[in-house]
Amino acid sequence: MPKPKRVVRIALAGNANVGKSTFFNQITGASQHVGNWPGKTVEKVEGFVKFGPYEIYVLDLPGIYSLSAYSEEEVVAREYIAVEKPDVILNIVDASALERNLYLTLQLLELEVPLVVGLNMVDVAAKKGFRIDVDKLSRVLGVPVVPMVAVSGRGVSEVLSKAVAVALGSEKVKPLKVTYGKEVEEAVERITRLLLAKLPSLCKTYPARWLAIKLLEEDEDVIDKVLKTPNGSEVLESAREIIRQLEKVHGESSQVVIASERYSLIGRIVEEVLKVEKRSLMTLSDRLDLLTTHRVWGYLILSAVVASVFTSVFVVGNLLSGLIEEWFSALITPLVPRNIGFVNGLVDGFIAGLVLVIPYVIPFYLLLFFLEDSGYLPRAAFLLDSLMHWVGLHGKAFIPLLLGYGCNVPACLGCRIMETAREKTILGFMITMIPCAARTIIILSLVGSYLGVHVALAIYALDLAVVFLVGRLANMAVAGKPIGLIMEMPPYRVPSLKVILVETYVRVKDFIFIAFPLLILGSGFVGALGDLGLSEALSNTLSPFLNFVLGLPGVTAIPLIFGILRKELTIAMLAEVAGTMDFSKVLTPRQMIVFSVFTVFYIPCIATIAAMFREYRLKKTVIISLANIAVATLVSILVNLALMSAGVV
Ligand SMILES: Nc1nc2c(ncn2[C@@H]2O[C@H](COP(=O)(O)OP(=O)(O)OP(=O)(O)O)[C@@H](O)[C@H]2O)c(=O)[nH]1
Ligand SMILES: [Mg+2]
Repeated sequence: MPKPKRVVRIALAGNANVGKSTFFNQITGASQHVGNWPGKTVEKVEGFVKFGPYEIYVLDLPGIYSLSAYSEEEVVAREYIAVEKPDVILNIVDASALERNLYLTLQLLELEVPLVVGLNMVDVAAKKGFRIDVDKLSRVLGVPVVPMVAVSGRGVSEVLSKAVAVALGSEKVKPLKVTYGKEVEEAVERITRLLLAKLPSLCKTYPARWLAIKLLEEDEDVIDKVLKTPNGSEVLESAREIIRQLEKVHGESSQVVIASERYSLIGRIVEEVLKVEKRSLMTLSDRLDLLTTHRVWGYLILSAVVASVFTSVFVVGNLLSGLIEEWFSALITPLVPRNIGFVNGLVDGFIAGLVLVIPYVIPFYLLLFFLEDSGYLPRAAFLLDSLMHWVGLHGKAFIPLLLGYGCNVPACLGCRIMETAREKTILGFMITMIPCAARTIIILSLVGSYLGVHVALAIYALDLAVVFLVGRLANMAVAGKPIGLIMEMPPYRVPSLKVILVETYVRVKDFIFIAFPLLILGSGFVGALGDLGLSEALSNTLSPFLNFVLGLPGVTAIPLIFGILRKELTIAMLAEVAGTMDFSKVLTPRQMIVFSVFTVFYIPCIATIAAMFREYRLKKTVIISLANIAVATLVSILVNLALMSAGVV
């Protein structure tokens, strides 16, 4: 007797922003990026879960709207599905946008793969007054349909057990055969026969009928595959003749004929299974949408949102920071010997991490992920569309840019949502100059604390102006033309506390395990340099540049060097080399401003450079980093001169 199968491979397929990653995280315990805007998952990611006696490998795929060759993701997804043949495809469908989502479902059915539909967001659908007859939908499609709410976990394990049952063949399915009108069917059948007779090898990988439909749709990727197979050009020739005849009868291109027949089938299915109870009452989401995309109110709200995020991070950060410092220094300072620079450095690094970093980082991430999960970001992108066009980008580029305020690393990786390499490059220049959470700490705890939050906000404004100027220059320098695009606008949702906490936790964990040890060791190292009498020599080497060009004292040399590793190190090292957390003893107000401005721009940290290298390869990474250094120097000189002439000491 054969051993029962224990390993099941499930691939998640669905439109963008329907909750695939939320489902993936729910079952695997992973922390894939989740948020309310389309296009977050850019690469397939595998996870593992033990489910009863089964070992399940789940694959989270980027969102796709069809299985055509229109976008890279769609080709990648269908190749994976057709060639790798996972045991079952779990099609995650947004119940509140059934019609649009079923377009992909029909195409998955055409690909003749084992299919289960996870009907997600039934909570949202219910709020909209949608009543979906799940059993009927399941009967019509001929595959299991299981309702669920991925964020809360409702129905998630039922979906999983159905998927396992279909994968193992213990649940019999009779998938709907998508049939077209008479003429199209005739054409499909003729091409199918041709393919089976002439290209049997290709028909082993892909279903012949699917290939025939794709040929009718003049899918470039499939045409390519056919041409690469022996006898291919002959088959293509005959298929073209069949298409010509079909187009003559319909008076439209065969692509249009097929798409409209699919839509009319979907229309009939939706009519049968969906009843709308409350009709067209304006929901809160609709009202918020109107308000936040309004020509006047929209911009006022956007400014208010941005200003209040930074102000509240500052206020909360300052408060926490003060409290921690008071308690902690009092507690720990008497316990350590102060005469050894190394030990002193370690302790100071630890205190600096606690006092300067954590209080600002946590509130900032909480707010950022609240905004991200609510669905506000695509509205902001919409408002800023024309501004983004000024730098040759589409409005949605604003989202990675904004995420850059959290951390440049995911922002750089998020550049992949852009359609062309040109847009990615322009965005790369801009993102690396956005002050991330670490640089925010420097601005807030230095300029914000000593000179007032208005000066800190002015630095942000200056930064944004420079970022757009650099983008404009990059737009002129990088060859190619800007392209237009329409972005889907997801509805507002009440953000999930769990999602926000998990996303924040992931980033803070990263900080605690990577930055914090570095901070302590780095600070110890600087202390040891002092013990050995070396710190002066190091400062002296860089002093001329810092003194004469930027007007900064030599003590800033070591912090700036450490800042290349992690930006948080800059401020902690400043405290260490200065031997005090009272920065007003070592820097004048003008120097505080210039130092902050320089740190914001001067070079991306190691982690960002690595992320850029992944996305842009060596040449562009070097160019972007050099641009950062040049911009930092230039802007700092100008700021220094301007402040001097204004009489700021
Ligand atoms: N109300 C509600 N929200 C949900 C549900 N499932 C997911 N969400 C939210 O929907 C948004 C999108 O979820 P994701 O898991 O990021 O979607 P995705 O399909 O992976 O999106 P992409 O990777 O961009 O294609 C997030 O804000 C989730 O919190 C649900 O069942 N109900
Ligand atoms: Mg995702």
